[in-house]
Amino acid sequence: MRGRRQIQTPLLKRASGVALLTVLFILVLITTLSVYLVEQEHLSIRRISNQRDAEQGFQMATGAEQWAVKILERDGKENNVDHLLEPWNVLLPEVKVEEGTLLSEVQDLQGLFNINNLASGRDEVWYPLFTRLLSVLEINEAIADALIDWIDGDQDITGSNGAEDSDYLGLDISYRTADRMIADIGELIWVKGFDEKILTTLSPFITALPENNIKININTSPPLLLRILTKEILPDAAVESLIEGRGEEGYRDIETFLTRTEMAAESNNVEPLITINSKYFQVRSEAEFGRLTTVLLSTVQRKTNGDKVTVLRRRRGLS
Ligand SMILES: [Ca+2]
Ligand SMILES: [Ca+2]
Repeated sequence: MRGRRQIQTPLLKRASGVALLTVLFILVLITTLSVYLVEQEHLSIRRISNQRDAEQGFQMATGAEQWAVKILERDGKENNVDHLLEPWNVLLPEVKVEEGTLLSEVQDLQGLFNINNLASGRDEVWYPLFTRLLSVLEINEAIADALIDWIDGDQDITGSNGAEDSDYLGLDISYRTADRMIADIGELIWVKGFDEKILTTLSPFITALPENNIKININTSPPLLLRILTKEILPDAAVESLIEGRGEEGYRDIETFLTRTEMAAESNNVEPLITINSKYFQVRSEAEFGRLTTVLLSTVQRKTNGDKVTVLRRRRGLS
């Protein structure tokens, strides 16, 4: 017996050791699996709750957008002049709703230079204005030609700095010109001569509207655009005086603006560039709900002969 025990003991010990290890292994496995499943459950709950917050945020932001649309429609019914002291330009107060907040602001896109006006090529109206804008911003004026080629429907190279398909097809990452109007100013980064720095410098003054020949609203444009309406770039004092001239109600007609001393010498050149009302606006709506903030950028159009405002395009972001 003693001899058998002496032989069996190490085997038994080893067997019980293996069994213990197996039990420990299973325990570790069960614990790990449980932790994993709980984490997955949490992630799944978080995902569902984020989806719910994002969807709810989008619905709320759309509501804020429609609120701004109603203000623009009412303004269209009440008057034919658009200026910065009108109700649509007053930042709407933040609204608290259950579990969230809403905010909405409107920008007049016609206060800016519409780059799609360059669809007319090197014309005598928009091309000189755009090159003056580049000049005062200290950007190489040569990039205007490449931008014209990017937009125009032909493959004829404009001036000595233009660029059509042949210029882009030879690049490491090759592509073609759009040969149509620009939908978003971010697209400019693909145009020869443009870079991030130029885009950052230009973007406060330009927009991309779905039409050619969109005039600049002198009641809402930034001072820098008023400076370059004339071929002779205006001094700051003259621009300040023009802005003062907007008064409480903006310029009521373009004649009042054109007969001012600052414009007098060039009123014929300035006349085709300007207007006193706008039909394109951008509504920026922000909805904070749960853990998410939804931002909705909507380009809206108000018909000239009516008060109806329609949403042309929406871009959505989360933060
Ligand atoms: Ca108005
Ligand atoms: Ca072209």
